[in-house]
Amino acid sequence: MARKKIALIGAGNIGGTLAHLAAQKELGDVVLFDIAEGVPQGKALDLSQCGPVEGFDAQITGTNDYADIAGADVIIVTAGVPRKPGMSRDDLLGINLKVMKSVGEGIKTHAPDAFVICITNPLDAMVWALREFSGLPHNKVVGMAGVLDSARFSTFLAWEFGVSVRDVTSFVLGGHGDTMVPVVEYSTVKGIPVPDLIKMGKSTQERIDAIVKRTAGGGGEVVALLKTGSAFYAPAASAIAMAESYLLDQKRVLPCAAYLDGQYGVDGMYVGVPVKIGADGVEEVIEIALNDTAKAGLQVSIDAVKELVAACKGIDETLA
Ligand code: PYR
Repeated sequence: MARKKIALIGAGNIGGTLAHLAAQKELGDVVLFDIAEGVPQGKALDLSQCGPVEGFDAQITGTNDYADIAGADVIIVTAGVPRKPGMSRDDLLGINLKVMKSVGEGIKTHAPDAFVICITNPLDAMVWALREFSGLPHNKVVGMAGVLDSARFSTFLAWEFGVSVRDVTSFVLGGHGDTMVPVVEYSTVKGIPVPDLIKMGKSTQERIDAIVKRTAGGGGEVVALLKTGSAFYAPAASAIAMAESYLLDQKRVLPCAAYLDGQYGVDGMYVGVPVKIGADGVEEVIEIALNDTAKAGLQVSIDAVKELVAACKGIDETLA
């Protein structure tokens, strides 16, 4: 059986980390695309030379030609500009929308059967625009954010309770922005909900509220520390988990920016919700019952995404 093919659009920090993780896990051969001449080729050569040390046979090639993504099973899109300290993800909308247009057209022409994972910010609007520009089915285009935001939430909860991250499950819904909704009621340590752990005296409401706030600002915290760009290790690991679930038909339930067609009261937009990812792409959007606070938070987040989508339509008339 031939190896799977994974195309990575964008050879920056996330793209390079994605290539390394995909090769280490032997998910398939990797094509690293970027418009900057030499960068994807240089990173591909460097990464290929990890193979003998780390023991992987995956072929990694760099290219500036969209034709080389032909036949890709999975495409992960990181192309575009990351934010700098003081910027919000939304400040990137105009510039990254243009990038999504050329990426979407490249995918439409060369790899229309791929499962596409978008990471470019502002995520919920960019994944929507990428789907529009590529014309792929909605279940084959998804945004990476909830896995990352939940990973941040789980990390902080594990630190708070002094337990292994493996025993923490957490959920973050909504858009990948300041309005995201970490859902405390669905977050557990080995099945024990966080509100019960508070009652057991393991933490306090104030400390959990602070963790919720830190999670929502989790990307900005890294940007402020790095000063030159945004997070890349955890975003790449999160997208690889999604790609793996598709390629291996794992049917994992993961929070992702998925196209909603009436679910959660949303029509025609991408918002972060729990979905099942398997060989058919996004196989199911899972609607969970939310309390009034989470519902109100999610509505604020949905309204914020709606504004970004409207802004995209205002910039590019082919989207209107
Ligand atoms: C984040 O670190 O949250 C990004 O969106 C890359």
